[in-house]
Amino acid sequence: MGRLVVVSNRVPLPSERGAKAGGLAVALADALQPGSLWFGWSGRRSARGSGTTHIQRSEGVTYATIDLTEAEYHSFYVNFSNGALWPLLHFRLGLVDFRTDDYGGYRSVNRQYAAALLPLLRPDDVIWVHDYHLIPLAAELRALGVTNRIGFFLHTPFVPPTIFHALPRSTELLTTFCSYDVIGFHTRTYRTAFLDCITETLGIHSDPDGRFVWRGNSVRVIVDPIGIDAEGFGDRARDASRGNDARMLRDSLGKGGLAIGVDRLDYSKGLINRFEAIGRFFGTYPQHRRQVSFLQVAARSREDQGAYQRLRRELDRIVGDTNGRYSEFDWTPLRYMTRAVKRDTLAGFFRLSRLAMVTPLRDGMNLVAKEYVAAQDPGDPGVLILSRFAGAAEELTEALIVNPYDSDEIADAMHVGLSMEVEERRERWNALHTKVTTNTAERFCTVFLNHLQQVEMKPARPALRAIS
Ligand code: GDG
Repeated sequence: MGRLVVVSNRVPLPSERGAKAGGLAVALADALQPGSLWFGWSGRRSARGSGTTHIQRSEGVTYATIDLTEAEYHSFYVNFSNGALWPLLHFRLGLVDFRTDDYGGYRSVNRQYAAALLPLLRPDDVIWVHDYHLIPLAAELRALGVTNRIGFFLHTPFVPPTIFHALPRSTELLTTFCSYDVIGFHTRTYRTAFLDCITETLGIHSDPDGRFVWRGNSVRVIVDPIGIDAEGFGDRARDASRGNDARMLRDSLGKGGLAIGVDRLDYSKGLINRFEAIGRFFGTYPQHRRQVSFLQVAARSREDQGAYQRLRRELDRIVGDTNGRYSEFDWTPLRYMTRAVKRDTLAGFFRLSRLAMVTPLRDGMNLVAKEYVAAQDPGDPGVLILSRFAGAAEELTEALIVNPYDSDEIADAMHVGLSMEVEERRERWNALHTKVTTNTAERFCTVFLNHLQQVEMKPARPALRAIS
């Protein structure tokens, strides 16, 4: 295979790796062999914008980044990507805030990514583009004459046509998908929704393998669920559960048990409904008061957006309300922190927890569900409560599957999980563990790149558009 070129909105620069190892960096670790290139945004805003490409090398991997101007950051990243596409792809039409200028900014930044990447490319590079910020990138690269194999993986869900077309310019955006050679989704449901959009909008039918042809370009649409390094995470969890942070947490619980939730502070993660369910749980099942405390780690995210600021205020209110109602002077039902926690520490906390609550309203996959399973003690594993609307629910069927909108159902599942005998916990966990150790991050990369490698090289052709 030629050199791997990964393109993502934000490049996790080696110099910045600290408390929060991004899911993408962890998932791609095995695929990024020495010699690979990772290209994208530096995370910086500067007057220069994409004019200069910054190069760093670490462990044989080259990291090439560009800056965005303040105006590009707002139109491309804040407004269109996160203010329109993200809610759309999570079925939240009421939160979609579309402005034509922002869409123009989105298209323009994708054009600039393509122009900045072009001089770094070699003829046999295999290009793997990630996520909703960069849907039109292949179309822009093709317009510059790039004939390399180009794949795209969408980390979010995909929506049925009736929702997708609520987005102005949806047909234009949909056609830009058709410049890729391979498009990957986490689940069958998302692939079907995407192919339904293609059929309804463009009148094209795919074959049973998810292949279709658009204006001479053959596109293959695959299902490739992302995974984690489950063995590695299990080892971390075992070690960290003997460390200082885990000991302090255990001491603070006294004789009580722990239930945990770990999510970015995002409205897609179902935190409001979850906190309401926790209140319902302590109200309906008073026998669990003092016996269990719930810890929610919700690292702040996208703080410059109104929807996220409103969410945070609402969560502060519910936490106060729940704790005010059920706390006792030496017991707090709901512990809530909006700072990130170190990855090892989290792994140790997962292992201490008798219950994990992963209840997003919609989620492409949800890696926390897999990390929780990987972190458990095989002899005395905890119970996973999982939303039916997380991609992970299509795989992790032995979890307690709940409707994340139904606080009573979640409260009942908490009671069932905390009362479950060890034999049943082990039986469920064994099945789940087999899945997370089989469908790993390494397998995710191998499957995607094998599909991309099978694509025939296109004949070289001149640029359709001069580089601006
Ligand atoms: C997108 C899709 C899809 C969380 N808090 C802390 C922390 N984390 C880590 C978790 C996990 C990762 O961040 C979050 O991954 P998720 O998959 O749960 O969610 P998104 O960030 O929304 O990711 C999602 C994923 O892409 C991959 O395709 O599964 O559906 O939305 O690894 O453990 N890590 C640290 N401190 C924290 O406080 N260190």
